Amino acid sequence: MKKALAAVCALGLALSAPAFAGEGDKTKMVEDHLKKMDTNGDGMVSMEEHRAAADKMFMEADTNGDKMISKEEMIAYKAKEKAKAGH
Ligand SMILES: [Ca+2]
Ligand SMILES: [Ca+2]
Repeated sequence: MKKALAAVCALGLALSAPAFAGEGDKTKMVEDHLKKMDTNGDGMVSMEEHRAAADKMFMEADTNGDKMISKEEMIAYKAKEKAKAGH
């Protein structure tokens, strides 16, 4: 469980991590990420679920589909995530 949560945090940071969010927001953010990744709804993120979420994130960021994320694509992705989060 602890391990799964650490993975969630890592992906959360990799995604967009609002730098100015308070502690409460951070907890909520982790919960949101967990909910997003927990596709079978058992309250935990399995390795498969985490991998699927990471793959999805990669594909979303790789806008030209060359299986590589350039600095520009990463910046665009982060901006998109930030806009989605409403910050
Ligand atoms: Ca699960
Ligand atoms: Ca690319």
